[in-house]
Parts: sequence; structure tokens; C-alpha cells
Amino acid sequence: MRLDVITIFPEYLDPLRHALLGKAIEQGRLTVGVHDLRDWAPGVHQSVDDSPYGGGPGMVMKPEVWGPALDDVAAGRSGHELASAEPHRDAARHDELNGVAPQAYPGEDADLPLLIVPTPAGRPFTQSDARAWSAEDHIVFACGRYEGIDQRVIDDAAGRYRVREVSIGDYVLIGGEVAALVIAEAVVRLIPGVLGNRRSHEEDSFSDGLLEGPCYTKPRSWRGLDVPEVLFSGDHARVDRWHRERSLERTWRRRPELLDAAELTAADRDFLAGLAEAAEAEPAGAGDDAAGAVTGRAVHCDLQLLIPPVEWPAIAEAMPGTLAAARVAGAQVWAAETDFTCEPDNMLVTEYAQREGHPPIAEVLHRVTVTGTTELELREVTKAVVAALPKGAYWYGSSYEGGVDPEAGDAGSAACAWQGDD
Ligand code: JDH
Repeated sequence: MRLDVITIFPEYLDPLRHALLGKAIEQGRLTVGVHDLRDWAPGVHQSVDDSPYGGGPGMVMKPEVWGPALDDVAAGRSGHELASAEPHRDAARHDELNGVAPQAYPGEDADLPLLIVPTPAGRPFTQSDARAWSAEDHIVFACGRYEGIDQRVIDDAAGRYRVREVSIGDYVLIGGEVAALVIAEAVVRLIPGVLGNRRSHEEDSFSDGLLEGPCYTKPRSWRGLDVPEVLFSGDHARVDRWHRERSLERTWRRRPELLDAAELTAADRDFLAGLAEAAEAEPAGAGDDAAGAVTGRAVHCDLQLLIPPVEWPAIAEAMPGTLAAARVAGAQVWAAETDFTCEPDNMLVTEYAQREGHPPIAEVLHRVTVTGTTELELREVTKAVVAALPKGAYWYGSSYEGGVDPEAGDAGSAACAWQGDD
């Protein structure tokens, strides 16, 4: 396979040389060319971007630069190769070896190279794309920056390439380079011989439509945590069933939508029905956190916090995830704005005025309550909650054993009447 990448940041693609892909290059299974788009930019300024028609923020990558770059790379002209190997056309084709043939849509010429254009507006890239693309002879990545590439570049390239606009996920990157690395790694590891002697890719997550369960190695006991007993039983059928059930359970908890398409036996369905029944019997939320099984006791953290009210929604939204990562599960977060005019000597307000040289202007005193389940010490709970606050925020408070329901009128203990609705 030959991979070409066109980018204004060629050094971003240095990882292509390493580890898995480096091995494929050395073995002559892969040839990689990384090309600086500016080599095709005319003039001393070598500008590659311009302002968007129709207005709006940001810049768009220019067609007069991308067009010739894609022409040359499709034709195999120009290029600084990361490492030379035998010319790819002499190598045995993976479709001949493996019965996988390059995929073409109706009306497409399967002999054209594949042009992959990472974009947040692309079709989702999946393992099935990776499998199909591992049979390609020549893949070219067009890595955009700024707001992206002038659409006519992509439309025009359809004459010389099979074009695929793809996205690697629902989050926003600053350019296509990292997406190209992700896709290249997923594709190259499926080229026969690249991954060494792994049993097969059929056991990977997604191959059977389920997530993989946990895995363990020596020692048998570590930091008080034991490897599940069944794995030492020597009973292969029992071990296989246990793996299958962990896989089903994890999929059910983290990616339930995958179960719709998975191939399930009657035993699998019985097991899943048991999980659903147990969850209904349990108190809401406990045990089905996405981060895994929840252990520990209920705690709550009570804080006074001085911040501009506009900052609160983002903090509240991010907090359950931040806390889950810090091992406080199932966090619920409440806040109420309090009026500190009735508390002229409030500690935070005084502290703020002393340090900033003026009383708070945009900042408002909030009373924040966070509940969750954890094995952490109370001091660690407070630290975890505070770690989710903006740096430098003025706060004061502690954590306590047990849960609370702030909506059930705990506000009576506040020094000041509650304001705001939640
Ligand atoms: C390629 C440039 C940056 C960011 C859209 C709409 C502002 C457009 N999964 C993925 N996430 N992000 C990418 C990716 C991002 C890229 C490029 C891939 C090239 N960027 C960029 C956001 C937008 N946004 C609202 N506008 C006001 C722009 C480009 C990706 C993949 N694969």
C-alpha cells in the first residue's frame, strides 16, 4: 500500500514512522509520502488560505493550491518519502492475498486512488471502512486546517480519485492531521502481516458487534484486587462463557445501542434480561455508571463559590464526568445563587475584595451541593470537586458522609435565603 498525506504541518505526521506503521514500512508493505501543501503555493507569501465567500469567521483553504497538489500526488509526482521501500505496484496486492477488493461506488473507477478528506462534516469513519480500505493500493489524505477546504477541490478531485469525506467522531479538532493518523493506524494494522501473529481481527471489539470485557495478567492479587477466580478454573467452557457475559454486560452498560445489531444467542438474551431485571430492582443510578461498577458510600460536598453566573452551566455540565474520572460516581450537582448583600462579612467576599482590590462585580456567591458515591476520603472528595472549578475561583467548603437532597429543603441551614431556581 502507498499512503500519501498532504498537509501544511508535515511534522504532525512524524508518528507515521513509528511503531506499527514503521514496521510496515520496513517490511515493504507500506510506503509513506508526506507532502507540504506550501510546495504548491505560488509567490513569496505562499499563502494557502483566504476569507470565506458569504462572510463569517475564519479562513478557507484555496483551490488553486490544493488542485495541483492533488493532481501531482495522484500521479505519483513529487514527494519526500518518509522511508523508501519497494515500489508498491510490484508488491502482492492484499486483495489477491485476502479476497478483499477495493470498494467503488456505482460509476466509480476502482483503479483510481482513494482520497480521504477528514472533516467534522464527514460520514462517520468505522471499522468497516478500515477493513475495506486495508485492501487499497494507494490512499491519499488531504488534511485541511482553518474552516476547511474550498468544496470545489473535493468536487473536482472526484475525476481523479474515489473521494471519501469522513469524520473520526463527534468532537471538534483544529485540522485533519490527527484524523489522518487515526485512520491510517486503523487501516494499516489490518494489512496482512503487519500485526504479527495475532489470532485474528475477528476477535476485536466491533468485529462481533460487542465491546470487549476486562483482561488480567499476573500477579494474581494486586493492591488488594484479585483476578476473578473463574480464570484459574481451567474449565474452558466456563471461562468462555464468563468472557462472553463480561462483554455483554459492558456493552449493555456503555453502548446499549450496539446490542440491536449484535448476533446474540438465547443464552446471551437470558443473561441480558437478567441484567435489566437486576437494574430495575436496584436503586436508580447505582451500579450502571459508564465508568464501571460503582462501589463506595454516599457522600456530599457543600461549597460556597464566587463566580460570574454565566460560568456556572459549563461547570455543572462538566462536573459529573470530571468526578467520575476522579472516582466519584453518579454525581449530581445543584447550585443556588445567594445574595451576599445580607452577608456583608462573607469570607469569600472579604477575601476577594482584599486580593483584587475591589468588591466582586460580575461574580455572584453560589451555594453548590454535589452528591455522589465513592470510596475516596472526604478531603479527596472536596479536592475532586474543586478540581472541576475554574482555576483561581474563590471557594470555601467541605465534604460530608451521606447523601442529601438539596431540593428537599436543606436550605434552611444556609446563612442566607436561597435565590434562583436551581
Ligand atoms: C478536518 C479543519 C477545523 C473545525 C466546523 C462549524 C466554525 C470546521 N472528527 C473531527 N473533528 N474535527 C475534524 C476536523 C476538523 C478540521 C479539519 C477535520 C480541517 N478543521 C474545523 C470546525 C469546523 N465549524 C462552525 N463554524 C463557525 C467551523 C473545521 C474531524 C475529522 N475528521
